[in-house]
Amino acid sequence: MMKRLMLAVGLVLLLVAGAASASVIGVDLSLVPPSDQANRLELTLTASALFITRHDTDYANLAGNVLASLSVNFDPTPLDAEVIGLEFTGGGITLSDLSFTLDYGFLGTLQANGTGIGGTLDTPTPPGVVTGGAFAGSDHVVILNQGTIVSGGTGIIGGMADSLAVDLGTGPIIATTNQWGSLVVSAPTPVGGQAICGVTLSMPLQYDEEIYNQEGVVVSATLSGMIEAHGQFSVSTMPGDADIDGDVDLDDFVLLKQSFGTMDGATWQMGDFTGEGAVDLDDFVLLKQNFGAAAIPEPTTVCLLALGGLAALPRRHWQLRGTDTSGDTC
Ligand SMILES: [Ca+2]
Ligand SMILES: [Ca+2]
Repeated sequence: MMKRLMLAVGLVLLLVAGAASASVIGVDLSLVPPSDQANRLELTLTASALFITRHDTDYANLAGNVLASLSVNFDPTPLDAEVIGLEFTGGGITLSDLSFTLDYGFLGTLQANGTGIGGTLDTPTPPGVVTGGAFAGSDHVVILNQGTIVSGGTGIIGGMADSLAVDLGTGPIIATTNQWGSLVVSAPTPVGGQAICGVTLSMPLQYDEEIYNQEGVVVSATLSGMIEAHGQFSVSTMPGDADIDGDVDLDDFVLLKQSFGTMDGATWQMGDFTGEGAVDLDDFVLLKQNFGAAAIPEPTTVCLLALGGLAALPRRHWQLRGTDTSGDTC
């Protein structure tokens, strides 16, 4: 019963993974210190009151982190990791305080201060495609949903603007861009049973919307800049770890079993741990040697015994079993 359950779970995981062999790996990317090139947003506030339009520009430094899920194609020979999908899953970014002063001459001034502004990143329709290290910025958004913009000032204009406030919590600014972003992944560095890859994310931002329109006062904001963040991820290079999650267990065996007998074009995620493009007994022996190399749930002990039995089978016989996905093996 338990073996059937484990097989069902393994097959479900396989279906969820789909035909693609990419592994999904979470990364935590830290924003680099602000400079003229990155993590400094230019914001311009434009306000029309009494049919007069004025604008002012200020700059906000960005800090914080970006959480992302990367879809990674891993190739062990030569050691290479290619990112083919990017999904922002959270993190928190903050903007330094902003101050705008719009001069309306004898009518007075409009003062607007932005404080506590922050938010996060999201991918509305994941995963965003990454090709050759480039991704469409329009697949992703930056949501500024914290903080307020409060207005006041002097003279008639200041009086009109006194009570104007924009709460980003209820009316968030959602910025995106039609430009391309880049996701540069450094060559993997082998460390023990892992390969470490550095990641540099660069994503341009753009925003141009009306944020207030009441009582004859119309305020719009434009925003532009570049988010840049660094981080790293690791992929397991332990032979047998087909799904690259750091252990060799039943899930990996199911992946190998599905592709067993493939003669060429096989990937690590299909069970080719020797790197020659085929999934055969040599790969199975590597998986068997490392089976249970990391913490595994208790029921897999049963499967380990079954694997031992399979290893003893003649190769031809096992190949036949390898094509049978409905069998009662692990
Ligand atoms: Ca694994
Ligand atoms: Ca192989």
